[in-house]
Amino acid sequence: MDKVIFKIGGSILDELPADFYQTIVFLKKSKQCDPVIVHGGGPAINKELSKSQVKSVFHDGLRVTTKEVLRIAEMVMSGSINKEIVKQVVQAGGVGFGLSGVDGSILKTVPYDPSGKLGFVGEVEEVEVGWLQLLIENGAIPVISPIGIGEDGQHYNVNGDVAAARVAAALGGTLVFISDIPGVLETKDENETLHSSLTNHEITTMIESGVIYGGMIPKVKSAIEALKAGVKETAIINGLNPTDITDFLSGKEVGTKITM
Ligand code: X2W
Repeated sequence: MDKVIFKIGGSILDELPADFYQTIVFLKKSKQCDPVIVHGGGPAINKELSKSQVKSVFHDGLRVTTKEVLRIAEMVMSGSINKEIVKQVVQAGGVGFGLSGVDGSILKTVPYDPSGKLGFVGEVEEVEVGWLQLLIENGAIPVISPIGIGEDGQHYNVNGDVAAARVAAALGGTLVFISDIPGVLETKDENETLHSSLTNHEITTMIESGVIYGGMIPKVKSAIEALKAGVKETAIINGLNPTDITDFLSGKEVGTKITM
């Protein structure tokens, strides 16, 4: 069965309705696909860092991760957020199996920046798909927190989009970025139209001309990165309207499909 990797960013987590999780569980139970969830947690990490008065800075979209930042990022993502998503999956009637990339060394990771400037930011070198397949075959929906592990046991903070792309590429699945808007929209003569599919080249032009702007830029860039990382198909879909997910998977024109 097709595997569909749903990336849920930290900024949308609190907004997702119960319907979203019911849809994911329905897809699994009706054997339409095997869903896998990979989540982030940027805003919740920020909140916890400021509570603990730990400063953190970003470098090219990656959080410079000291030992203390790593401790808090892991606590927030592999603890609170991961278990909250598992709870939602269970409440929707499914088997949510929460784990981080550390467990079973699922995300085999090396330092992203060997010079050490980014601290414990990790680059995923290999995804141990065997454990994920075992969970999937046994009826579970894996819920993965993006903390990876090195050969020496050191933990690393991995960007959520990157972790999702690596997992999707390794499982040979479709990667769906869950958004709070219907996809990539363009306003022309005061009418908003949805782009049902876009190529890498079209996206570059649309960023340059300002059609794609603000918060959509990191989403489309992550989609392109995912394709470069070997994901066959990627899309941006509205998680606030979960029928968009089922419609998309049945081939209807919803969301924005992004191809090379
Ligand atoms: C991210 C991990 C969380 C993340 C961070 O520390 O914020 C790095 O930047 P979203 O919500 O998906 O953005 N890690 C290395 O990616 O969360």
